Amino acid sequence: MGTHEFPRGFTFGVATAAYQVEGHIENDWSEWERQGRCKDPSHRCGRAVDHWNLFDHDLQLARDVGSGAFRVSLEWARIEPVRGQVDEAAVDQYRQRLVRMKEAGVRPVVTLHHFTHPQWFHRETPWHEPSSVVEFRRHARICARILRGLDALVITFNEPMVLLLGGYLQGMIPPGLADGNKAMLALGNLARSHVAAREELLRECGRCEIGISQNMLAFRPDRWWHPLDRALTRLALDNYNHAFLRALTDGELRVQMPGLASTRQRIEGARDSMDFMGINYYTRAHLRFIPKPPFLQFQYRDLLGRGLTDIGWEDYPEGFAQLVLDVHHTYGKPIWVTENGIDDRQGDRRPGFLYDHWRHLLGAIHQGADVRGYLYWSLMDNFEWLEGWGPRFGLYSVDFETLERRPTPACHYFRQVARSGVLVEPPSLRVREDAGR
Ligand code: IFM
Repeated sequence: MGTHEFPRGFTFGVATAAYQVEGHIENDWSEWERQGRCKDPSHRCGRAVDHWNLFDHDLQLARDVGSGAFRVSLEWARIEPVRGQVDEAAVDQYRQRLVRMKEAGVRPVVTLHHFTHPQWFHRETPWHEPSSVVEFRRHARICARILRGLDALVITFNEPMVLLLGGYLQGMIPPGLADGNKAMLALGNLARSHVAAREELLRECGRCEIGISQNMLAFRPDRWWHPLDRALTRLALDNYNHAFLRALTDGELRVQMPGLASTRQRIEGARDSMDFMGINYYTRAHLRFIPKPPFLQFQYRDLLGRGLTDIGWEDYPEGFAQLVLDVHHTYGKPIWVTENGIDDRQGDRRPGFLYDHWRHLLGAIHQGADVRGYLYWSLMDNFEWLEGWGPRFGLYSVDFETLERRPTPACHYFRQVARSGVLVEPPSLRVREDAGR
């Protein structure tokens, strides 16, 4: 393998999530929007980018950029809108789509839970109650039926720590709680639900590989010399990046966030319950101790002068390699990058972003990390949760009025690298370098 070559069999692909693209979904988030509880109360996802009706077209777009894998999610609220009543037509639709994906030579990467819930869930069986595990097991059983024989890469949970922080500690997303005790109960039940889902999937699916997608941040003390900033950085690394992965590896959930939430719980059956580690990497956070609650200030900074991305995040590809190597050394498991991407509203920074991140990923691979694939977030622009319709992460830009998908300059570059498996510089980077001379 040359220094610019990805390993043989390495898969490039793209990622999406149901609520952000499909449209026409009634779930806890749509209810939250109607209640005006979003950061901007005018935000509505509505028809999203109508992927539900444009699936085949979007699959073709994924193929056009050389994708060998396509990450989608199965919307629980579509499958089980009323507790205990399965919408068989929706199940059938999902099954047919994934079969077509597989027949087109694109490996399905399927998330069972990507932030959203049916509307009954938080009212009747919230995550901090043990009954949530029973409910999620039933959801997983239905998903396993959809996935039978497809050799899918299955992600039980997307970014459990984001769900926990936003939904159980900051109250910013459904269920809107800020309660450390409930948060820790919920986190334990998320881990148990992963185990339950794994059992259902293994029983029903035949071949499939099972893991989670963990949002991982590079962290840095805002004042490198300050002992409390440094202590916060260590805590963040351990709790945010590792606690959940560790629970599914050694069977014990250990969280220690002084003043916020702490727990130590055995998770029956969780030891070695992931076939791969899914990493979602976007940026670096600078942490500073402040002498009043919540005692932590979290900031993005443009330390290296590259310019923040349009959503305001630091562009920090160096952290990508560090995290991948950290996961490799800590767990020794195969790794999939299940998300990485940039909000680039002009579309001109994305090729350079890809080049920089791929270069660092290759560096980690050459140092021994067993990385099997890279999925770009996202195939096309979509509904970005609290930020609504502003951000544009798509390889294809979408006209939100007409729903037309148009290739951004990164499409051509993505296809070139995905098809050849060889990392070359994008033309825009050469321009960037010339301008710097
Ligand atoms: O859009 C989200 C996605 O749903 C989860 N990971 C981060 C993305 C960008 O914010």
